[in-house]
Amino acid sequence: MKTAATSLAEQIRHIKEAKKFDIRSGALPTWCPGCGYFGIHQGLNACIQELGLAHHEVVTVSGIGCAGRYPFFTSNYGLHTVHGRTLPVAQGVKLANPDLTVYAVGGDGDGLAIGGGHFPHAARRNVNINYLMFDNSIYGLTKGQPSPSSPVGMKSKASPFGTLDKPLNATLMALTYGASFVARLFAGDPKGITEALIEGTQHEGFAFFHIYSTCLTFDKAYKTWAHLKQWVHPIPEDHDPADLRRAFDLVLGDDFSTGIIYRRE
Ligand SMILES: Cc1ncc(C[n+]2csc(CCOP(=O)(O)OP(=O)(O)O)c2C)c(N)n1
Ligand code: SF4
Ligand SMILES: [Mg+2]
Repeated sequence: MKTAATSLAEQIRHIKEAKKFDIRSGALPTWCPGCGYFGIHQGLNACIQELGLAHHEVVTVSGIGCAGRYPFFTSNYGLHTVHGRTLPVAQGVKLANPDLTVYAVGGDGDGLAIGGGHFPHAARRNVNINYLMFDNSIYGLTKGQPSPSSPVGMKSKASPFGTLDKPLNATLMALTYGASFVARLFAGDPKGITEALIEGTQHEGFAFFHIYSTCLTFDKAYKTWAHLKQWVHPIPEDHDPADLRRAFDLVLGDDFSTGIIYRRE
């Protein structure tokens, strides 16, 4: 039978063991209270704990933006690079040391506007990295300009009469570019994020995670928490992620279904 002292020692060992895989750093995130990015941080942290990845085995690479702040809030290795250059740097890290688990992290502006040219090539090269696009359909860090995924008619200080351009659909783009793993997720569902990240991290190839989020400070009307909670729903249970045509049909017919959309070995 265990003595009280032994069980206390065991408890301490368990706490230390759990901390070993907890990537949250001591730095309090500078995101606004209520920002969707907290849910993504929680989801990725739980994935790393579940997979038992130690800090020195994980690298987060970001560009610039509120999403780009992410590596500051983790205690694994991290690179905060240049706006739009998340993917080339992340691929370089993986090629330099294939033993590392690499998470490229960036916003919709970072990945669809200034860095949009890198997305197709990272997908078709199928380098074994994970790319998390935090899509709040706005430039959060620079105070609320429209982004390439903003809905038509979005009014902001930079678009007082409403935007005219049709939004880009990052999930559809990833499928078109030949990504071998594509998931669409919701920042308000950290558990769903963790589950998909576990699958995607273990996937041998380029894994894309399109994560719908919200900028509650600069978007009071378009993709708010209330809207997203109403719109997102799980993909149908009979969806077969191995079937690319069905993946296209799903994404073309339904903008807000979440889950693993496509996977090819
Ligand atoms: C080369 C360059 N151009 C423009 C900027 C200004 N800038 C900083 S963040 C940003 C957009 C951020 O939007 P997004 O990538 O969607 O990230 P979010 O802040 O919404 O998380 C822009 C235009 C910059 N830092 N560097
Ligand atoms: S400005 Fe928007 S995206 Fe940036 S931290 Fe605040 S709520 Fe989040
Ligand atoms: Mg954004």
